Amino acid sequence: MNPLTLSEDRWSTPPFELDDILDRALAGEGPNLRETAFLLGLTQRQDLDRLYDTASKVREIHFSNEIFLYGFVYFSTYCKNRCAFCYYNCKNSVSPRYRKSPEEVLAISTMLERSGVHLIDLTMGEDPYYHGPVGWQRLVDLASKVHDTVGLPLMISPGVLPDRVLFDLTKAGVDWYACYQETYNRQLFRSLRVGQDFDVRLDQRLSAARLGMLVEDGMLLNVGESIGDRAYAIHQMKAYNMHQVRAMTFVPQVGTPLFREDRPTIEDELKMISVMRLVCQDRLIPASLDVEGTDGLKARIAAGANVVTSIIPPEGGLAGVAQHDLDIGNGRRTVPAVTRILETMDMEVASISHYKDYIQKWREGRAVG
Ligand code: SAM
Ligand code: MD0
Ligand code: SF4
Repeated sequence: MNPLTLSEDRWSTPPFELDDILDRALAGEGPNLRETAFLLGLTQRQDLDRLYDTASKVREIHFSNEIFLYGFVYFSTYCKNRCAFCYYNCKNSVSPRYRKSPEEVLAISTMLERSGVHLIDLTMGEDPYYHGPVGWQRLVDLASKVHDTVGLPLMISPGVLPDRVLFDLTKAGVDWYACYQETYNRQLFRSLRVGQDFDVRLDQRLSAARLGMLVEDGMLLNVGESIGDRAYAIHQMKAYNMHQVRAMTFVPQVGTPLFREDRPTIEDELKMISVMRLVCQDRLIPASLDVEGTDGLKARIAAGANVVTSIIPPEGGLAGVAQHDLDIGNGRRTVPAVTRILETMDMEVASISHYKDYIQKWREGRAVG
């Protein structure tokens, strides 16, 4: 139960000292739950700049100026679910559906490897072709082929699976399991992930971690959550020891129940990135190109992110999730385009071996240095 759902005056009472909270974070002691909510509620430009600056310094302590790049392969946009926020929910008749063949997935993954990404993220809707008694083996075979062909760490984002399939995926060489809770407010979860079970989704990540996989969790922003919900989610992700934590601003999708015309502010996402950095200091935090494309990259890195996700080759015929075509066809979601932007910020693309060392140490439970 989130203590911050109590009436706000029971937890939001000052004094909160911004300087003190930021100094402690720099010394390695992250903000507690109430301080986290306080930080997420900041609005003054100078306070926000100090927050982002501190988050960047914390990132530097743990990762120097190195950034990791993830290639994104959304290989099937078919899905049997009806998430209210998602363009690819099964009720949406306007979203483009495709399923790439294993050969196409291999060709795209190889292309991404040659372009210099550190990881391949194989993502799909809960496509019945892969989800089900016959489908599981197809999924494991696909992951296995990519693992055998591409010499990079592999992430899978397939939705909810039986534990034995997770086990088989681990054996096939998959390093990461990504599955986003979206919110730790159970009531809100029900309205977003319609017909899905909160605990089953949560348990999947924990099972994956028990099997030795690295795990990613994520929050959706501006879908009706409170600041208290956001703060609680960050502390849940820390308590569950997630290796990678993200927040993505909801992008309203045509043909879905949550479609609306207004465009939300991105500042909330930047604040989330910074505060996640102060709470989960040595974890990976994405700057996704899937919300604002490359235009939004600098701000997310400046807020403390250290992974660029959703790198998509223009020639693969692939879609994004939140932005299905933004910056794909024009080649801006690529390693050269992203590298150019990072260099203007004095950030560097890490070497592949450094990324591999990093996750290897993590898997062995050793401190990263
Ligand atoms: N089908 C799998 C699943 O749902 O776990 C894998 C797809 S996963 C990459 C889709 C994620 O993208 C969601 O968990 C959500 O966090 C994010 N997402 C989906 N639609 C979005 C939207 N309209 N705006 C922002 N993020 C969105
Ligand atoms: C991204 N579009 O990184 C991808 C996706 C799934 N693991 C990741 C949400 O933004
Ligand atoms: Fe399907 Fe994933 Fe979209 Fe939900 S978020 S509708 S499970 S693709």
